[in-house]
Amino acid sequence: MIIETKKPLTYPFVLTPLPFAYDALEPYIDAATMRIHHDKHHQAYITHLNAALKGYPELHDFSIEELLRRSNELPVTIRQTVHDQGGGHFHHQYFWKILKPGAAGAKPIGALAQAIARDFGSVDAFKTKFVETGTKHFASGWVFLVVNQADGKLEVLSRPDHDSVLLEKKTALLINDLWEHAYYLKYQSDRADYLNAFWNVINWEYVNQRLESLHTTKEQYQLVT
Ligand code: MN3
Repeated sequence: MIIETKKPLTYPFVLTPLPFAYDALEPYIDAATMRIHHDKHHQAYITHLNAALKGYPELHDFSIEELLRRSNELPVTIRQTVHDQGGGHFHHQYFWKILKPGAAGAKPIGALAQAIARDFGSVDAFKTKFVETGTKHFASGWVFLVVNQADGKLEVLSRPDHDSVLLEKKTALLINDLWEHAYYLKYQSDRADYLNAFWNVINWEYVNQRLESLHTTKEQYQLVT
């Protein structure tokens, strides 16, 4: 339950298995997409990240979050690679955890539901904002529901490529992948359809636990374990 107290994972980073079958999110996210996305794309980010870090043993005790937070301090020869490949690993590792089979019809719960009502007016208004933001985002990137660490307010935003919100003093709660590899096999150019289907595969218990943990600890807790 208190994920933050676990020893952070460090180099060499490894791909953890999906917590469900490749076809478990059908028909909303198809099995072929899940298999390629997890086994090929996510693995490639990890492989390239490890290759970049291999010659820098002084960085081998850093978690992926620490590496991204300190990216401007890293050797210039690997700085961009760690930002790109490390960001890819960081986001995908979290993305798999917020997905859940059999979640069609599920809604935000607990403190998360209250915060959504407070900051967006309603769940439907939040969903509209999330889908609009993701649909309008140009090219690759991620769409986020974040909590601002300063005031606890929720916000929807998007960022390009694998840029994280770590350096913005924001904590990601719900994220969705806007890269074409996340949806093109099934949805082709209909990114909005993909984003709307996403509501059927969300582990709201996990997302709410993140927010409640943040409120409880008052810490800038780690997104990835
Ligand atoms: Mn992806």
